[in-house]
Amino acid sequence: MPPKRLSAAEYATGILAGSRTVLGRAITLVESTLPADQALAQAVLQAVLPHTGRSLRVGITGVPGVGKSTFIEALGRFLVETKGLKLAVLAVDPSSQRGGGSILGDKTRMPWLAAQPAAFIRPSPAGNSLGGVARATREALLLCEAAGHDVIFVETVGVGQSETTVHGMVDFFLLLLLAGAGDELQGLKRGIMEMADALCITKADHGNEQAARRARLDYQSALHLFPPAPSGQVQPVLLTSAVDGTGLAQVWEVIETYAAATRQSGYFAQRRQEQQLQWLHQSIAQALETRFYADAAVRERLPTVRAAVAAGRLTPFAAAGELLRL
Ligand SMILES: Nc1nc2c(ncn2[C@@H]2O[C@H](COP(=O)(O)OP(=O)(O)OP(=O)(O)O)[C@@H](O)[C@H]2O)c(=O)[nH]1
Ligand SMILES: [Mg+2]
Repeated sequence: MPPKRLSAAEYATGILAGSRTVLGRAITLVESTLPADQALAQAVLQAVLPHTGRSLRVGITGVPGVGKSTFIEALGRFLVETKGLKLAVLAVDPSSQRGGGSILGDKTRMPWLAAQPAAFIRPSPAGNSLGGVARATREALLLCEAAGHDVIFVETVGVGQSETTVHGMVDFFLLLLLAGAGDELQGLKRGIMEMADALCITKADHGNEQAARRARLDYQSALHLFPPAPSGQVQPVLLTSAVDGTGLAQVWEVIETYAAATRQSGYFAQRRQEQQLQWLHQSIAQALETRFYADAAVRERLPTVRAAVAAGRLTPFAAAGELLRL
């Protein structure tokens, strides 16, 4: 029998009391595309809103297999064990059409955290649009904050657009890199390096240490060619091994120093404010698009207009104008 449907107030109370079950169910609610669920989800978010915003939001990106999950497991363990922090791990992977099985996948990559009451792990919502996945993750992040998590990690694969999306929802954005993986810059778009608040050469272990140090110098000089970061902070290049724990304390120190400095300068609050406004405009654009395509007149006329555009009888601009006037 499915669990009883909760009211918005019951969800909010459960989340604020730190119930993992209610938090998990609330995230399922924000991931749902059913209109009734969405209305309830918005009511829940509104109710917990005063209790959000207090965590440190950290994005972790890097090419597939670079070691993001293992890194989060190791850094997360350090934070739980030595700092006594409560953390949540979310993911943005728009390519994933994975169902419930993925929960197991992500949790087996973070076995220690998965067994901790102080850590909450949630895999990427499945979805075919990055916009939809991003919305669900942003809302899940707020729910996790309301549930009292001090640090939220958001893992995303560094290929395509998802890293820009995650950059738009975090306070600190960390790019993981490998040493000696052929091309020094690993085909990374310059934009990702510019967006990063720190770079981290990982897997600096098992004989790979020297290559890692060399890569660090290369990335340091590459960064010198870029304009200064808008945060006004230098972008450090760090070395870590998630396997033997090297460098994890330094990574955390860099993140904390960054947070303190940008809180002081006002950049921290400014970045969050800009993210909120960006989110507002994305929400408007998404809602308009949904309404546009749901419109009966548009649906009726669209196939004809598409055919005319495809055949070159009508310009896309004129066609869009015609449909919008409907
Ligand atoms: N030697 C060594 N191996 C590592 C380290 N970190 C991760 N690995 C290994 O690298 C492989 C990939 O690690 P993951 O953490 O799954 O990488 P990921 O970036 O999360 O991968 P995706 O989520 O698939 O993009 C695994 O076999 C890990 O055991 C490290 O610091 N040192
Ligand atoms: Mg991973």
